[in-house]
Amino acid sequence: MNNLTKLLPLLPGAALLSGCGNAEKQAPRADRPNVIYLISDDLGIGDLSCYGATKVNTPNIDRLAREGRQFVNAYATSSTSTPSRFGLLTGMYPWRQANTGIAPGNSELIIDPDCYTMADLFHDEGYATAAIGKWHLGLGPKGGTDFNREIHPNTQDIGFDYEFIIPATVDRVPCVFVENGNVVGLDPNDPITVSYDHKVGDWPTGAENPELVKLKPSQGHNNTIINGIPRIGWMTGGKSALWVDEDIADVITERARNFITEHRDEPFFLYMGTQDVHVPRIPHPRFAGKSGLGTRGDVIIQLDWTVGEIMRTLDSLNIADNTIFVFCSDNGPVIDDGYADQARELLNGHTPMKDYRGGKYSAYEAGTRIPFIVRWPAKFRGEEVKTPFSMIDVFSSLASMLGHELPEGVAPDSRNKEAVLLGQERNTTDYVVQQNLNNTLSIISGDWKYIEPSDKPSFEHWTGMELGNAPKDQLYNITEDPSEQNDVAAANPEKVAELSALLEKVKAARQTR
Ligand code: NG6
Ligand code: CA
Repeated sequence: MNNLTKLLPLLPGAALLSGCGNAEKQAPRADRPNVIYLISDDLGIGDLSCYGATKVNTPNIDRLAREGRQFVNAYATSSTSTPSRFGLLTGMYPWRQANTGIAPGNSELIIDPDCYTMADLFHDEGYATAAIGKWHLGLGPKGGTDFNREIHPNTQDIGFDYEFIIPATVDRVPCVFVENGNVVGLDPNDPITVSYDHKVGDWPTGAENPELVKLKPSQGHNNTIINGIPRIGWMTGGKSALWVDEDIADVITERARNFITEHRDEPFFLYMGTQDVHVPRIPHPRFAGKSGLGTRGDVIIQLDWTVGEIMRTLDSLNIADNTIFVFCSDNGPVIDDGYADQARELLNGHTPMKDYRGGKYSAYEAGTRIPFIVRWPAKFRGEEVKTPFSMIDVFSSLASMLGHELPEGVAPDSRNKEAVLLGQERNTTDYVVQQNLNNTLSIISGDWKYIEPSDKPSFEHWTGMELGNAPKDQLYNITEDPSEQNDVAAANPEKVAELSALLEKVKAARQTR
């Protein structure tokens, strides 16, 4: 932890240069399980047949769940992508650092290169490390990314040996892959220009040429049209580097399989982010129309295929047994997320949120409750895990599994829950903290969930979601009332006082682990 950081109080939203410390390098050690952390995008706990979905079939993820620990009370740290992933990789609550909200496609790298990340941990333990697929944590220096030269800092500056990434999300420009700091397939004579505040170049936009789009926006998403899809942000140039949306799942799955195959004889850590099932939902033709639920269902099937390909790769190399395979989502599900893809009309009774209230963006349960599966055949058999678990605790739990003691300041909010994650014994989780779109925090402890008062706007016009912001305390008994229908704050002042005090303690702490 740098000195300046030490002097600053850790307040929610406080602008810190870096809140997570650095650590001495450790000599590589042999004989370690491989770790694959596969994080899908906007997938709901109700989107998988192993979690009870009946309208969509996900046989590969179901197999992973059958063979692994299937968590039924797991939470992402945040209800949107950037902060959720920031929390996972740094072990620090994202609301402790400014600039961790949903990142534009030309954002600087929002993880300070001095910060000791989960990738650094594996790197220092002698693992080959890679980040493949959706990134959404920015790239390059303050002031934004120049896509026409080797971009630094990139993920290789925070512990990944290899990167092949979608810089932000698939609905944001630039629509190109970046491999080890360089845009893949870029013609230097056709440089890329990107802007998030004004039109650049003369490529058509959704606003000016709506007749040119193959997928209409329902909200926003009306800037530069790439492959017939209007995006967020404007770009021009880099024509030879543009991805083909239908092929993204194939491309990143192939890269992941290659990485695994190349490193079959040494321990590896693969952080893989799928673009599925985020908007725009564009299935490959072999999945299009296969779910009967429209493209949102089709990309769930595509995602299941991806997971199956990774599992088959491990099987064929005979390394599945000693590979920890984590599968999860970054935040809760959303049905209409800004494109008129008929997701709602074609639901056909499918319930991405199950019975939970809210969804992506929300402080209510469906905002952060996620599917979460951990398989490690060499160590444990399949079982359902009811103990609550937060993704923020993955970092310290895996460090503990490696016998790696984290120095003070590193992963400051990630607590060692190895016993819950990897099933050596049952223990209980004392509390879990989550954040909604505008940093309203909630805390779950035992049967109870407390949502702090918030005067923040609801943004319902573009999220289409209840964010859970209310000017007064909210309290729910999520064991008796998992759908959060009855706010029982008024009847339980002592519980409210207890949980709000606990939340304030977490907020004020420099380190909670
Ligand atoms: C919102 C976008 C939404 C999605 C989200 C980020 C609009 C109307 N909505 O601003 O489509 O991109 O940002 O999603 O533009 S996340 O899963 O990456 O956090
Ligand atoms: Ca997401």
